[in-house]
Amino acid sequence: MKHELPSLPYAIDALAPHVSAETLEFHHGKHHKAYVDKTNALIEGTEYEKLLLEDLIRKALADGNKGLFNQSAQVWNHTFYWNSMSPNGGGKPSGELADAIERSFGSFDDFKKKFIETSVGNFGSGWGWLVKKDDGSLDIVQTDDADTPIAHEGMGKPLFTCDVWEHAYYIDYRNARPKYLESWFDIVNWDFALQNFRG
Ligand code: MN3
Repeated sequence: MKHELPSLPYAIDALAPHVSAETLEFHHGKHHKAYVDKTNALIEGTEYEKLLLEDLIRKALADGNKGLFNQSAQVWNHTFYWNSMSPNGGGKPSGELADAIERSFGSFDDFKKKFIETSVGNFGSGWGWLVKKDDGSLDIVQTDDADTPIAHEGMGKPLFTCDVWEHAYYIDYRNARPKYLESWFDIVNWDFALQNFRG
């Protein structure tokens, strides 16, 4: 199958000032699009062509096809990232997700602090994730470069992700990754996280 660049689930300027229209124009329109185009070019005429994106990512990893893994995982990660943000986001989670965060991290504030510390602490490029483990508990994990929890057994099911590659924040925050993360919590899509927690 040919993979397509999904439309953003909101207007290009809807996340400003936390994430500006200019950032989204580049990040979605150039970076994400390039991952999609390169994935399509790499799979053309190969056995990967018939696979759904998630299966393709896992097979590329198992095959040691690093080039394809990087491009295709970035396609998935970015689509998940767009959905992890909402102009109606921010605040605190509700319902059973709020309870699970308290159980796993002590309090919402402790969770937020730990998520920001973990994501700021990624030395290079990567992703911060809130994941649900098989036992129902929550965890914060970070992955490097294109890596993604969906490719690894036991890493947990992603509930939301924050892109901490410089291209995600450099236009708006320059090198100030902690500022981006603080601001990012005002647009976290808790409804999406809850839906993933239940699903
Ligand atoms: Mn990115």
